[in-house]
Amino acid sequence: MSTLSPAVLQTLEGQAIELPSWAFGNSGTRFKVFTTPGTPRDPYEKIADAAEVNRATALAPSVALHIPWDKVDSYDDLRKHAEDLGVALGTINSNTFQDDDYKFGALTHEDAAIRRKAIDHHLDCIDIMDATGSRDLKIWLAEGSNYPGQADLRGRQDRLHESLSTIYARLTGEQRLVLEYKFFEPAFYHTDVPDWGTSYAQVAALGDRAMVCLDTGHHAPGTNIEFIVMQLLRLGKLGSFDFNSRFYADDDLIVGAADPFQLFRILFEVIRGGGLNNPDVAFMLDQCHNVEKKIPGQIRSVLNVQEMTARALIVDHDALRAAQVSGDVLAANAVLMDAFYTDIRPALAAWREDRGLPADPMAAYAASGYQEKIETDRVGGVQAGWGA
Ligand code: AOS
Ligand code: ZN
Ligand code: ZN
Repeated sequence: MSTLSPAVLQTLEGQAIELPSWAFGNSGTRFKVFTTPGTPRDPYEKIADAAEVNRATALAPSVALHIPWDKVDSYDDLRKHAEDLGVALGTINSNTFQDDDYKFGALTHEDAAIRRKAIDHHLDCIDIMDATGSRDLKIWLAEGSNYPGQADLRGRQDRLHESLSTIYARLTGEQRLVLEYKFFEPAFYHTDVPDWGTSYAQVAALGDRAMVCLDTGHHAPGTNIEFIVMQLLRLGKLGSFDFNSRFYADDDLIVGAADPFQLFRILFEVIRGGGLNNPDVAFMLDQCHNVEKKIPGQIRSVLNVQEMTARALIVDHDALRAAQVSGDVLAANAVLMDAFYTDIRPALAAWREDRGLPADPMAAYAASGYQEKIETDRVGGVQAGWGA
């Protein structure tokens, strides 16, 4: 059995992964949304479910909210509810993709009145951040066009800058704006923030408290995502991750499920670049559980991140560096692969037990009775995206 050094365990103890409230709601494809028994009926129940993930793993101390899906009468009350359950309210996600007015854009729209409406939505989100104590406003824009000639690409970048500047100016104190990029969908010809370069250019023009959000599912197949991670860390502009995994497009599957080696390589660059347990870099999940149970889906996800972090932490950096400097290609590659193939799961299980946590959080949750209870108590759970 592989053991993990005290230094590695101490680093792992500091790991925190933020859960998305929408992961607990029903979700699906445009073909069908299957309902899952026990699905939360309101944001309070989503937070209660997220707290179960944290209870089983001690890895998920905060929950991201999505506005308007998680609108409530009192955010002070929601915050207190979260704190009572041992979690905090985290990133606030805006939504400019479900309103008819935004058919041809929101922050980039040709019509100043529609841009104003979209800006005001973001200002409302910042008001909510004031009440929830959230640091980050995360902006993902569904804006783009479907046909060449449809839109003035250049004018839209200029308007985007103008709109983002107005939103950025409203941030106070430690609050930040993180801008997510995505190469396609829902638009299929051009997207206004399609890649890390565009996100970087836009946030760099705003200031120090504007950062890039990297969603692992938002790249063309074959993209070297860990290179982008390295570069953004090097530039001091990696604000957050939306972790998930994919086989085809933006599948939003469990992180580490499709390509554990890619997750390992990403985490290796995070560590190499000083991004681990660095408050400037938020680790979030952006996932949907269409056919599996949602709470175990989230437990499995945070465990996958922890496991790959542990493997990346045991890379022998001195040996790697020596091999790199001497040009020993195969030795360098072997150092990385040795760490990746080391099964640290038994060591992680033993370490959890030492800390009073379940050795097997998946089994502990299954035995806890929580799932049966919510399936009995909750009737008519909501769909992510349409919930109260
Ligand atoms: C969309 O593809 C993005 O990944 C966003 O992060 C989005 O806001 C999130 O999935 C919630 O809908
Ligand atoms: Zn995302
Ligand atoms: Zn996405």
